[in-house]
Amino acid sequence: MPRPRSTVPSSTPPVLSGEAGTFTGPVRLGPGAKAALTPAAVKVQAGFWSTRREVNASTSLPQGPQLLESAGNLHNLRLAAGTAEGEFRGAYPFVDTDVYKWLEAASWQLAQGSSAALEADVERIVALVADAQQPDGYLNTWFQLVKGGERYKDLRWGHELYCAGHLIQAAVAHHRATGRTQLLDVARKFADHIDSVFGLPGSGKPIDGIDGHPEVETALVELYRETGECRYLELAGYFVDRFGHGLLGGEAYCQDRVPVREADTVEGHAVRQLYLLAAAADLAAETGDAELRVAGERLWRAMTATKTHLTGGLGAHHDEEDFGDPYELPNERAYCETCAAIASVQWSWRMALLTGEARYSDLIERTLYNGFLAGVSLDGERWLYVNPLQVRDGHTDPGGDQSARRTRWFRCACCPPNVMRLLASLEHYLSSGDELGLQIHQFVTGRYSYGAMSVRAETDYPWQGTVAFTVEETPEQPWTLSLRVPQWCREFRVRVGELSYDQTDAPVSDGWLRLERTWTPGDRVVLELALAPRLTAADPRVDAVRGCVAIERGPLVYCLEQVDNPGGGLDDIVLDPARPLAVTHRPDLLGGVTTVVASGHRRRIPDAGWWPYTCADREAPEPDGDAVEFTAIPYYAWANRQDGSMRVWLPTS
Ligand code: FUB
Ligand code: ZN
Repeated sequence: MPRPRSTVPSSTPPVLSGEAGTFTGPVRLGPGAKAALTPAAVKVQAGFWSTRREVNASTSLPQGPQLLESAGNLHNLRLAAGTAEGEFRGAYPFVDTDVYKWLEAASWQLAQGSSAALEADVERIVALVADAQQPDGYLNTWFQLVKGGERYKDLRWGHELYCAGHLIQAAVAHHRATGRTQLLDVARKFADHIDSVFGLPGSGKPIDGIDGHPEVETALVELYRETGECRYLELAGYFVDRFGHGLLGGEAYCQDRVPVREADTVEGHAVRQLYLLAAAADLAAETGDAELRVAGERLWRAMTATKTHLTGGLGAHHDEEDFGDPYELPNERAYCETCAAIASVQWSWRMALLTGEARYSDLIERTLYNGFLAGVSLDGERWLYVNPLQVRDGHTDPGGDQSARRTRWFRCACCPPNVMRLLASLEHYLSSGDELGLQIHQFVTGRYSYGAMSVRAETDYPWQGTVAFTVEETPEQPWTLSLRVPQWCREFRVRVGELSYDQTDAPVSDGWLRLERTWTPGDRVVLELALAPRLTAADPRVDAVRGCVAIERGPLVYCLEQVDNPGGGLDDIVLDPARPLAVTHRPDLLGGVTTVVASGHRRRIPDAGWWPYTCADREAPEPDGDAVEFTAIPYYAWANRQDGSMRVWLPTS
């Protein structure tokens, strides 16, 4: 019988009550945490992410309550509270989480400035949640209403602890943002109930079990951080270490085939795996558990090396929403659930804090600008659940949750409120600090601050590669301003006062450009990242894209969309990699994007035969078709105009 090997801190951090707005991000390390970095405060003030966050705040978030009302989620809470009559609505046992994720997102938004209407919606829905809770702390409308109050009999599919996890995260956000405790009290009562039920054999707790969908684990760590109650951290450690011991039938699907500490690759349902690993990183940070940290590092490397799409998307299989085999990275059948991209950002950020390594923020950048952002339309009203890298000519879309066309809401609506909570809390994932100084993980226009250090940045990134920093506040003693040099960047220049470096002589180690100085307010640092468009090839084992290249520029992955390339389909295009790529900024297009124009031809298509195969050694190659220029747009902006084909990977012959 494995025992939790985490050493839980004996001292408790202070309970923060009424400290609204002092720390308003999803990960607040405990006072004894053994992490390399601590999240810094960032205020995004203009530019690319400011626009996307403004759409989230002004359109997506305010529409949430009405959508949750129409879909029945709020009705279910009223039913559970006994204040309404009717039937349970919704197809899944986890529909409550749509409400919780929206509450979390709205809370992070409230932390950035009050909106009376949003605040009223939040408090109204918090009250609905509180009313639906049972006297002993249990809360799950599906089991209360559909399953006649049965509990914890179907841990594999029931999602009871998964729902609890999202409730806890919402409660922590609500408390951090508003200082109010109503939702936190609900969450604590539920967590205390769970703690009274689940534990190792011999612990006196009735059930030795785990939830088929991890989520409660990372939430419990955050509840510990928020309340100082060590039992929640212990419970999280117990849950994480009980995966891989057959309690769920031993299947890879729900990470029960092998314990986290022994696993050598990510497997099974992508979102489940990633939430579990986020919790493992949280535990390693709070307890100093080296084995969990090493496992996280090993698994992250295996994932990025063999199971990650160019967009940062994760999950190759529609079947079981599964990671798939190493190098099994299809295009039109790529699953790449939006939630998996979000979970990846959450895990990578925890690994970045734990280790201090820049590589994790490289993946965060790739994911944010591509696989994540494609999940929401430019107007903030329509969503993609799956994020394929190709839609074929003539694709007949079946609609539904896994459509390649944007949808207003889903039967399984996990992704939209998940996007809302990441956008609303995005500032939390951009910068960190330590005893040496301030680290800039992502480039935005705004203010980064940690302790007595603060710098202002101005940039038109990702369209331009220049980021200008001005020191605004500084202690008298020297400190280090660390700038992440993105993994995609081959050439850069940095000017610090009179000094100038480039990629050949700049003080870069492990992806960090480290500038140690005695700084003075007004000091300037100008980083210029070369943004020439580039063609990217894949490892030959990714046979779905063998013989293809993709266009990238800076952190952006590009795609061809039918609407920009009339005169034929996209299935027969051939790109000539020897021809130059031309860049044009188009303020009129898709909210303002930089396009890349590439050259090639459309393959001459043979007359339709009865059989689409020929003898490879006899057939003379078809002569080239007419030369054509192809216009590529950033992948995140696809599917915002008329329906049609799309592709990221482009054949070169
Ligand atoms: O099971 C809850 C959520 O629904 C998962 O995270 C998503 O992958 C979707 O299956
Ligand atoms: Zn989802």
